[in-house]
Amino acid sequence: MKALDGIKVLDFTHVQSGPTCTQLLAWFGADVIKVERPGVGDATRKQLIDVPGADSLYFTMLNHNKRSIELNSKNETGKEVLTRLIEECDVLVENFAPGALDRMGFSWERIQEINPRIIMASIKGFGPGKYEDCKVYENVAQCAGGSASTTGFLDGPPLVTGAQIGDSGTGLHLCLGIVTALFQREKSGRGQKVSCAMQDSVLNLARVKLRDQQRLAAGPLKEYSQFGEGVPFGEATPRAGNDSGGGQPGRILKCKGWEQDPNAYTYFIIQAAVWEKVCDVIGRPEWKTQEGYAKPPERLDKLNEIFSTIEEWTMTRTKFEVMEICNPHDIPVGPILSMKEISEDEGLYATGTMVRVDHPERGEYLSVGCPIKLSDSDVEVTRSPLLGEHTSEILSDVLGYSGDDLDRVIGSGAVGEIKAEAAE
Ligand code: CAO
Repeated sequence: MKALDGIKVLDFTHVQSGPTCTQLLAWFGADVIKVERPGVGDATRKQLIDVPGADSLYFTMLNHNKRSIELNSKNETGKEVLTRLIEECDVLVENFAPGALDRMGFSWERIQEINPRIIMASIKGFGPGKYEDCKVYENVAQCAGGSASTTGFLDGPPLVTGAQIGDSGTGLHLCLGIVTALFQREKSGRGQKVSCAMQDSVLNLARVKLRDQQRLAAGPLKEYSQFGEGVPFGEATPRAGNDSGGGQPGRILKCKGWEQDPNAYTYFIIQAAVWEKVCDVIGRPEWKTQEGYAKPPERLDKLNEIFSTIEEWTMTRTKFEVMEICNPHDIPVGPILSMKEISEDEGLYATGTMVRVDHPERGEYLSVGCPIKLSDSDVEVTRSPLLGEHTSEILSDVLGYSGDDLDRVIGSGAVGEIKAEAAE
């Protein structure tokens, strides 16, 4: 048995934020029915194509374990089928542009009328207010949520981060809202609306930077490198380069081979508790007792010198050797792993965090599996559906259409062309 066995999800999502959420629900055992525009589907199917004629990795890596039905929700028969789906499903998830669902004739009020037990979950770029009508993509959310202004180096422009905190981050938030609402429904018997704004989700993940914004009122942020360098603070939380966010000085340092390998670096934290061990490992035992070095506050104006000295040592070791040497001493370090190294790490496949998936159009590809492990609800990652692959079975098995009625729906053009069963 899987945690969400028996839960049916009407997946009206596209691109990345919504599909991240519904993919998690599918991995936890829900029957996720992805509704896609006939002949077109989720736009990501055809974005960043690497294998001509096959669904893109963008699509396949975000839509595992789902079923796909083609449905034109603006056609009258299509609206009828959508209404039947709303009746049958426990959860509806959507991330259309603001107002799109209302324009289709499916406002939250109408959806509740159709099925008062349904949980309707929506992602928009912004919450209610002056930007509520905006269409929003990943990097816009990273900028509006305070992440970009606090990422990068002090003397450079704001930076967006490679982790998709706006899209996938919001999908994760929404998923939590949905399972919480399902839990409440157990007691109340009622559905509810779950909303997540991408700006809010990014801000939630950038919480420590709002902490620092308020700390500025009490004086300079002493753990930031710029404090030791004598650079004055302005009115807003500054960009902190690779400083660690938790108050213990940390930097990214070069390791052996950095001249050829752009990822031959390690993260290195000089945590106060292990300072003496750091001094021994890098061959500067005198710093353990030397005035100006022995106590954490004394070191703050010498971080550039200290980290340069540590780097002279890390440059004589590979990033993995640095880890092997420092770990037994509890010195917090971490190799900068490339995506190539991660994709070749068999340990990650053993835990299911990385998976190899077969696909009828593109053959085997790699993906990230479910990062959340439940001891009593196993995840088996199965491939993403082809466009409309399950239209026929959803119409008959889930919605109960048969005979002339089924022919009427198919003949109306609302559900696209019925596909033969896809070859596995
Ligand atoms: N049948 C008929 N019409 C359909 C349909 C279906 N099955 N599925 C979608 N459509 C229609 C919508 O109703 C909409 O029509 P209207 O414009 O007439 O209302 C139209 O397709 C386009 O939908 P959209 O505006 O959501 O799509 P877009 O490509 O123009 O915008 C995006 C994309 C992501 C910017 C926008 O959906 C958005 O802001 N979403 C919320 C924020 C979000 O999730 N952003 C993350 C994006 S990346 O993960």
